[in-house]
Amino acid sequence: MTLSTPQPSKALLIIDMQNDFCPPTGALAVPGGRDITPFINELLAQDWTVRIATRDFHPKDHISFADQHPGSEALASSHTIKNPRNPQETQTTLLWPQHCVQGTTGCELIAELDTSKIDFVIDKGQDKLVESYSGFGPPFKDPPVSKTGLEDLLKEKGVKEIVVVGIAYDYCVKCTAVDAADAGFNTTVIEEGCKAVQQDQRSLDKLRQELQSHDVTVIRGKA
Ligand code: VGL
Ligand code: ZN
Repeated sequence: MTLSTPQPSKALLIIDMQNDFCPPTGALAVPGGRDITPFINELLAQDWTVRIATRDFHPKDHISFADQHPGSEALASSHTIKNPRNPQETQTTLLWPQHCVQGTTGCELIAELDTSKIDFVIDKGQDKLVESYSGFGPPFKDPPVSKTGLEDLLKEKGVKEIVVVGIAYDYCVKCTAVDAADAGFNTTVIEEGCKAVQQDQRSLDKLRQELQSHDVTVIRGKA
């Protein structure tokens, strides 16, 4: 009998590296979004138990699109979204221009990303009535609303540690990392592999603090 050395059960989670979040043509382009791809491809080449990418994957009439709310302006207006099964539970979020609509080029992972190394793609934001920044699913807890299957997948693979990179650092990366830590995974965000919508120092400092207060480790480059 050969005894195998236990492998570190680590997952790489790559958030929303999609055309619509990248210049020059993205509908909701995060400045510099494409530039983090070489770093992410280097991470992909390392040893992981599982490498997972997420995609924002909206229907054309998604509730987060400003054009669904007459009189509202993208990036300037917030909207209160109700838990479809419990109107008491609400969530206030920003409205966006149409982005990552299912079946469009904007929704596809960018061509520079080494998708040959990605084991699973998890889609989120399909429910037209619910906003979901987190790769784990919508924030509603009472009762919980359709999860994406990410948590089950990680548990099935025996994952204990998660490294999160991608865009947008201050939206989907943040929410996914916080949910990962809350679900009990040892979670790290690598900033060199992230781009935020708000890139000023103050916003980034606040973001780091928020992540750290949720037990997410934030590092600048590869450990
Ligand atoms: C995202 C805004 C709207 C993200 C998704 O991937 O961070 N941001 N939808
Ligand atoms: Zn979205």
